[in-house]
Amino acid sequence: MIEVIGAPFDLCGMRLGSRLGPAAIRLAGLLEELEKIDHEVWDAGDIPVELRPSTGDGLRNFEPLLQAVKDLREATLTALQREHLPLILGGEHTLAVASVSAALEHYGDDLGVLWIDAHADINTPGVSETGNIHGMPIAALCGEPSGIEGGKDRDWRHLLEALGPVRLRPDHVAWYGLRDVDRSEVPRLKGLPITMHDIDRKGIENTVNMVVDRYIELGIKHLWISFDIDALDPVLAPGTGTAVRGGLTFRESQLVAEILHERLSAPSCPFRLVGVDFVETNPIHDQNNQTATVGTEWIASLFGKTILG
Ligand SMILES: [Mn+2]
Repeated sequence: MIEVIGAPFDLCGMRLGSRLGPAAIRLAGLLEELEKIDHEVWDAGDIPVELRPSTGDGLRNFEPLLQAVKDLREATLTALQREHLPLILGGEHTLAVASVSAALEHYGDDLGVLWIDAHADINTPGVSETGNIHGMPIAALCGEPSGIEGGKDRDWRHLLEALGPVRLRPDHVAWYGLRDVDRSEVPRLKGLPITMHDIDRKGIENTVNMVVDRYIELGIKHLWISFDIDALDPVLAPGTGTAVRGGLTFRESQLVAEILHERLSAPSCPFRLVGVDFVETNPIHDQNNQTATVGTEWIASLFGKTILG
């Protein structure tokens, strides 16, 4: 059973608007698409979010974020306890700290994370150029120190506390589609970073296989896929907060999803998919809901849709 959970929170990114993402994705027909390929789907609705900005000397809009993180973490844990596969609709990528930390608590640290994104999202408050927490979720999940003193450090510690005791192992992260990485992030890419350059040189099939083979080598048992729509090229998916040109084309991204499905559903695959984030869809910057629609098609392929059925 796929359990859809909306998380319409957008106060810690570059631009407002991804709070409308869950509604746009539902209107694009995500649930119907998954049902068409014989999945049981249950819509758990949206978590309640407080969209009033907060002030203070700490991380920007930290109070409403912390509440949203606690609520989404709880909702994700509940879904996992029901043996459902949570599919989180964002909202901004910050919220992956909630969903992935719930999976870490439920399954332990043999969890792998596939971060499909133009950005590495492994900044810390001490080095972030923008101060936006949506560029820091992997650092938080790995339990990195803030690298700064004062109010921002206090808030960071509160965030890490809210994520529970199990940390993501840095070598268990694979990134796919990177093309806008801060210099300060590079030494922290301890897992497998696949950039657009790698994809251009080696191709989609080889690079996706590299990711899956690495998880097999590491002996992980569970996989979480965190899909930021900005991995796709902005020509195809303009409705997002931090668009970067040179992303995956429609056909490339479809092939990524199809190969992932093939590899993950093979009886010999030693790990299984346990949850998915689908984040950073921002209808305010979109045209005709095309970004949510193309994202929906991607998710459907990840869950087994093929051209010939
Ligand atoms: Mn991201």
